[in-house]
Amino acid sequence: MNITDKEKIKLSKFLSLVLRHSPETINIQLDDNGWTDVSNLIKQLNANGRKITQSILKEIVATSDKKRFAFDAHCRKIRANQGHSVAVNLELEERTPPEILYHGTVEKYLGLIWQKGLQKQSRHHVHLSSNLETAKAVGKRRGAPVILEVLSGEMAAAGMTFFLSENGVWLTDHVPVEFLWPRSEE
Ligand code: HQG
Repeated sequence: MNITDKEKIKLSKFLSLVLRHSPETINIQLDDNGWTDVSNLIKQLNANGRKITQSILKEIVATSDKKRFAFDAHCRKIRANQGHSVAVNLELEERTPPEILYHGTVEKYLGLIWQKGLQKQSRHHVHLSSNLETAKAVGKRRGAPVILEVLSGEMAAAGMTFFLSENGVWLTDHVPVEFLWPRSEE
């Protein structure tokens, strides 16, 4: 069975939905660490009108631009690498961040961000990136991107913890205002 790139993106978005936010949509369950059984997932996707085979699922996992999903060692289980709103423990390892990380957002949130710092909203963590391009792409999802610099080295020195997800996203609980700087236009 061949599918187009557009269909692949649609399926990938739907997978993000069920593996991060609402597994009940297709009547599957995630275990404590976010994993779900691959054959049952395929069965339930098809039962809910999403045509997918094991090889298409493998292709989506392998080609996801942000490596959003991971199989376990035997390819029997699958989970999202980050971005969950449901309670899962991804057993992330604490890591020392680089001196500076970036966050991409949009103008309309700045007022609140300068009051409260970066908050995790509905996700488990605030998402940060080590490169500007990624931060720009994240901001762009909502409009003209505005990039903020995060003094992650100083945050770590002050005792705040950081994690690095499987797919290279830096995660932390909260970025207080004093560690945030607007990035001047290049
Ligand atoms: C903003 C995508 C008001 C924050 C991306 C952002 C990323 C505040 C929005 C990943 C705020 C939350 C995460 C405050 C932060 N007041 N707004 N105090 N603090 N915000 O989607 O970082 O494609 O939960 O700036 O690539 O945009 O899903 O987080 O605009 O890696 O794999 O509140 O999602 O990855 O939005 O994106 P989100 P995000 P995937």
